Amino acid sequence: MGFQLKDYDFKKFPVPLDKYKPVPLSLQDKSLSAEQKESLQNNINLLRDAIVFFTASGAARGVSGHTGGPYDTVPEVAILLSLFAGADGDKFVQVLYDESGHRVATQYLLSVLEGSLPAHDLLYYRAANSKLPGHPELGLTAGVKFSSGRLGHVWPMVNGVAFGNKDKITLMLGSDGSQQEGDDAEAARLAVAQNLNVKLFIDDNDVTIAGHPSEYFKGFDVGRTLEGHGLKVIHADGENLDSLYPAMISALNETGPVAVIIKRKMCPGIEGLEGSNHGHDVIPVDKAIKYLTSKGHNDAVAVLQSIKPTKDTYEFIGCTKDRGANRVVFGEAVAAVLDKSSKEENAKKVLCIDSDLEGSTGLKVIHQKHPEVFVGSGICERGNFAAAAGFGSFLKKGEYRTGIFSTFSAFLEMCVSEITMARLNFANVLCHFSHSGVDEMADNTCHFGVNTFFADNGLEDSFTTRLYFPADPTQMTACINKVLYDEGLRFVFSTRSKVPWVLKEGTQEPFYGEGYTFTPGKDDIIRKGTKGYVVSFGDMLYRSASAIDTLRKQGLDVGLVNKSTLNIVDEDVLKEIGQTGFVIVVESLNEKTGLGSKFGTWLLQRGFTPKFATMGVSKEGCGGLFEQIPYQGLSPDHIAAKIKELAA
Ligand SMILES: Cc1ncc(C[n+]2csc(CCOP(=O)(O)OP(=O)(O)O)c2C)c(N)n1
Repeated sequence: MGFQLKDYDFKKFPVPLDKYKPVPLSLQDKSLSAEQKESLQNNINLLRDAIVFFTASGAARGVSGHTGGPYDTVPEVAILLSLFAGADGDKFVQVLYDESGHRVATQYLLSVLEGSLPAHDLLYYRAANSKLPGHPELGLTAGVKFSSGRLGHVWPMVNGVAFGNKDKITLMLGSDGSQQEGDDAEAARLAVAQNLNVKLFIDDNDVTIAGHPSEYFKGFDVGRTLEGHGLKVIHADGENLDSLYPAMISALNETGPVAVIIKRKMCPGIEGLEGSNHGHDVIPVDKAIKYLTSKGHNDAVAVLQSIKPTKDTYEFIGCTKDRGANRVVFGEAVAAVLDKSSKEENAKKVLCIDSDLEGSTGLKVIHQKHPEVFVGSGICERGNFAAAAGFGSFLKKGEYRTGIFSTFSAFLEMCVSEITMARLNFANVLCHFSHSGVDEMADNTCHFGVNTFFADNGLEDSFTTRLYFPADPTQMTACINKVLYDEGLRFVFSTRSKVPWVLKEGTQEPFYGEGYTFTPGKDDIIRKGTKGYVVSFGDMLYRSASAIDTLRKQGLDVGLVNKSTLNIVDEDVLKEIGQTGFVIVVESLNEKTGLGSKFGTWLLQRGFTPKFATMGVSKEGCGGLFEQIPYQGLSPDHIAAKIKELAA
């Protein structure tokens, strides 16, 4: 990894990255001279200031991001860069693999330092089409050397890198959050058994998204866990080079797997964030301004102040201007049902397990209002899902219990085998997978929740599995009221983005209004049409309604169906739409595995042969927020164009 800034312009990136000078170090340098220490510390301060500056541009632009993790790990990164630049540089696989993909700011900064990206590009961190998405994507961003973003997925691959580079040292940056994933335990066993030359540098800052591992996972200790697997473990104070440097050097001089457990507070030195789990996310602009001002980066402050968020100006019709957050409504709806029973009854009947995302998936409301059913757990989706399933299994006749489990839809892919075993054990689990589809997913492709149908992986005659994707908050509430105490696996989906309420045609009256009750398996005809139909659900319903209302005003009599139960055929509705001229399935799920991939078969099996098309997610993401949907060709204009094509 060479060092050369490309087109560096202080006016455009006013943290003086040109002052960065790697301090060449070798594996023989067992301690640092005063001069080396000072230069390293200057580099650390500089890179941390740069990270605060450009990650805060994400906050200013409204695209969010992560500051604390990349900021924290700068000291170990700076030391490793110095070793790459020194006499033993060729002894390393010169890639800083990072199992915590949200720390992508580090990788972008490295791309700049090696000259693959100009520094001022960093100010478009997480912006749409900037090729700087919320997690590193190999092949997308110049200089980025691996993909990461789902916790627990990198160490196993790093083991493979070590197998392929037996004569070198393979490195991985780790974290006390990622290390909670089961994959890391598997990787540890293999690394030890094969004496792989992998060195882990674990940022043990006792912070993840929802809180502090020392509080929600009493008994968990990253170092002792790794020791238990047989790794050599060395402890260091991350904010003291006299502790960190020798610890790293001695790990690197060992053969075989070694972990350095690096203790520090989250965001050391950042007022208002130090030690707090709020430091995990992007630094708020006001805090960044305070920080940068205190370091004398006044020009950087001015740049931050000039960045404004971009907004979606598209005018949708056929739906309300107001929007609601279905992912929060899920938790509110569950809490409202629990309100009707005593705490004792609730505790006997319901177990709700969080996976460090309660603030994002709506479980926080359940935590606050019904602590009697809530368990705050860590980043162990498979184990947490299976525990929720176990709670709802093995019941005596007449007994009822259900687990509630929740995480992002992307991580449904991780739980597929556990879902099968839950089904084979007749488990009752209500799963809420939020952040479905692609809308507002600046986290980009690794966080796309598009393989929803993987959950429907049982055989025809197996125990009940239902997939529900309500279109608006009223339907979400009605759905939960109906299915919370149902039997079987119930998967409920919501998006990161808020959704409006779809209206009855030509009125201001919500389609799902006062008194609406949800019927599992029933599709709703939202607009009756004679020419053909669009079948949609979730966040694509209002977009489809907007397209359809525009065309209906122009005289094209196209209808719209809300298929909120994804995996059950509503025979009556299928018959009605199957006899029209065309059917288009519009969804924000993977075109290859979504509803569209099944719906044509359902029609043909019943002898219906309308013209047929599907519109779904077909491309890796473009980053940014509202830009993702039109990028996939799923805006109302795209839908209208497809309808016209089939109606012609
Ligand atoms: C498999 C998976 N589950 C959940 C998440 C969501 N997530 C992203 S970061 C994070 C917490 C990570 O904590 P840590 O790795 O310690 O990072 P730090 O807070 O120190 O930045 C979670 C739960 C994810 N990216 N991948």
